Amino acid sequence: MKINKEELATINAVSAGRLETEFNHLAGRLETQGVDIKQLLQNLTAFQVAIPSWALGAGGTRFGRFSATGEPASLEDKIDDVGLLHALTGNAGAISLHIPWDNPGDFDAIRQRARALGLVFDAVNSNTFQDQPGQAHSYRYGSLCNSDASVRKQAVEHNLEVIRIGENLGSKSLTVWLADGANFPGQYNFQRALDRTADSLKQIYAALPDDWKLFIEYKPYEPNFYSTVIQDWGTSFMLANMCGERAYTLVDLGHHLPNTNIEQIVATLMYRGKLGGFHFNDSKYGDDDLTVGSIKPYALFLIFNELVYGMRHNPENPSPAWMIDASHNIKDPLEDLIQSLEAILEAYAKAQLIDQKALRDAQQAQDVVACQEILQDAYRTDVRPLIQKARQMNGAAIHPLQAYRSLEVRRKLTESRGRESRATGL
Ligand code: LRH
Ligand code: MN
Repeated sequence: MKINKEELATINAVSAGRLETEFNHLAGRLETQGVDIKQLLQNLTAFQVAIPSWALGAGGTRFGRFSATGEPASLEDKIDDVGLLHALTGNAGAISLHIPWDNPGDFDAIRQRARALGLVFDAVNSNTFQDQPGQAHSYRYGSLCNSDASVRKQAVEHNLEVIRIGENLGSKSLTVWLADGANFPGQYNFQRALDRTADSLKQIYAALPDDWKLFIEYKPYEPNFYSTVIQDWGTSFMLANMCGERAYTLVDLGHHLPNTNIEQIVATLMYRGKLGGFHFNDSKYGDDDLTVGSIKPYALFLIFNELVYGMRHNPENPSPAWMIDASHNIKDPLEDLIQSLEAILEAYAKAQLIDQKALRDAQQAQDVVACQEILQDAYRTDVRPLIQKARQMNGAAIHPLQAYRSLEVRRKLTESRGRESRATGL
């Protein structure tokens, strides 16, 4: 299913007038405060978030899974669904594949299909947290950290295979997330597990093409519930430094213990030029993989405040990879992703309204109240007319969710794919 520009123009025409009024009013006010509206809109139109190929169908938990009808059962269908998201939002111009869940058969056809929809391939993800049919060695007791050298060798070779697949698609980065860990004290020796993991990661890093990056994703627990080898940002940061200058830390927002100050982690990683990218989602308790900005929108705003500061003050830190990593247990996957994209663009827009000079002066003056007022003035600004204008400029929908529903996308996908079609992934 494709969404054509004429359909979108017809839908946008309904709200274009109101947008013009609201946008001019807001832009006028912000320009009096010294905000460069042209630059801000440029940043919003250029902001591209990679959509996870494993989150285009319904997710589930061990307690069950409630299918979405018309799910994309093939990589081709998944690319088409990301194409739909990009046509509706203008900010979903990339897809992040997970191997082997999304092993491309015909590379040329897959590349062509993505290019025709204006999509590129962002980071490819390896998977040494599940045993594949016919696999020689099990990852039950870990992969890159496993005490059995033949298991580590198998896991390193899988990552090299994923790099080769990514190269064929034009991807420029590999994300390694390891479930490796222990469920019980004494099950392994922390230092030896870490040392084996470091050695394995160095082998993978050594095989990276010269223009590629390695993203090391950390997580405190699940599926192991006593220890995870790469449990926190510090461990990932240490391993990235042990690998080399093109190895970075990847921050998945759901991979933190409750009340962790994630914005400070982001600032610390950018301070050392080691922030590689993000897996955006939201959570109340654990790795809940909920809609971005649905639980802690202010925390997301504070993270983007550090990102905006870092993008201006840490030239040694490459532009981070923006990716979503969510799981849709009850929502329509595409509606959920549209909401997540909206929350990300909103946090980014609000963070760009922060008067950084005034904030710096207030911090220097230790005027704590003024510091909070400057942040919250930006946060309390309704930036939706800016995001809608950016989408209109991108030729996308002013109101993507309404457009998705009025175009009856899910009904049409279900008609063409059938109620029972099911996506691979989580
Ligand atoms: C682990 C994780 C990782 C992916 C997986 C699908 O929790 O966040 O990024 O490999 O989800
Ligand atoms: Mn993740």
